[in-house]
Amino acid sequence: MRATSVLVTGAQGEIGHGLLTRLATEGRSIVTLDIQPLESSLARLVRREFTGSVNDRAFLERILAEFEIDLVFHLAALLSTRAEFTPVTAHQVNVDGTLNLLEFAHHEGESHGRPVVFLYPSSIAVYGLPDAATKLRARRVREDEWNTPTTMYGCNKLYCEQLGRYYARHYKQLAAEMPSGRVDFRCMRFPGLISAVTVPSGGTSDYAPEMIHAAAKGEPYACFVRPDTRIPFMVMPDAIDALLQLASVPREHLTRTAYNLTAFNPDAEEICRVVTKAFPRASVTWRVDEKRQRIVDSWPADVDDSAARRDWGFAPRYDFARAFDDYLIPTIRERYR
Ligand code: AKB
Repeated sequence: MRATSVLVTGAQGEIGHGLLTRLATEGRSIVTLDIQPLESSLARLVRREFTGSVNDRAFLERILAEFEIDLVFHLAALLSTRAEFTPVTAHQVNVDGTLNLLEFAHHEGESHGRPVVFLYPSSIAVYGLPDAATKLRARRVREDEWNTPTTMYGCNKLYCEQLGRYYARHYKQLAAEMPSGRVDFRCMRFPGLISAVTVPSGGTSDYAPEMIHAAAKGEPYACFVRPDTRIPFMVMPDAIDALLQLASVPREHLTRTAYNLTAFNPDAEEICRVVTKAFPRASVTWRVDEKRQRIVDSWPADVDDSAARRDWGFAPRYDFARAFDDYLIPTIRERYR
């Protein structure tokens, strides 16, 4: 008999750290797949660790043979900045890899006869506002507005949202028997994520976590965006809560496959003010990278997350003040003591 487990891809990444800990706390049997080996603190939480690529179908077959998977958190991805330097590789990982995982989930659903719940983290990078004036006028962008991404990562995420909806509702629709419905695809568009435990790499929203971690270490930080740059953010505990909440809500409560999420949307100057107050030794300067600034300027200043709040009770615990006072500053201080 195959053991019933949760599959987490990209488990060694920023979201994976927090998610594995929470899943282990809930007593879930966890199988992971990452191109990097898990660090020991995570490896001891999982039933089995596979080190390899989401592009290796033979690898996925091995997991299928050994484990019965009924829930997938597909986190493996190249983020927006890194993807701009290697767009073809980003497409291979972000799109071909996701197609492999959706096929895997479909066949798994056929094999054990139950839908496989498939959680997919999308991003505010799916939005593409043409200029600062439009960004200001757009206010709280809804899911179906401005879906014109300007990055390879944003294009990948938007397409994979559609791919997931296809697998869930229209897969092989001309077949004799409609085999769709094996994959219960659920997706959320994360804002910039800030973790006290990990420092992200490869994101264009990373100026916020990078600034905080540098200040805590007493290192100077040259912020690559303007002080007036404003996008939505969320701290990692709320992101993990949202993933687990959306994974467990009854299917009939959901009116869409992709949901906006946000918690607070400070500009970079407001983040700097809180950081320098908390870490007086902090030294933040402004050295704008015009190309990365253009990416962030195409993302909304705020998003409308009322659908997530209505359909599945999304309610972030941390607003801007509490995120710093109760989570980021105490946890990061402890980390760098
Ligand atoms: C990135 O900056 O690429 C990500 C994102 C906003 O999805 N953190």
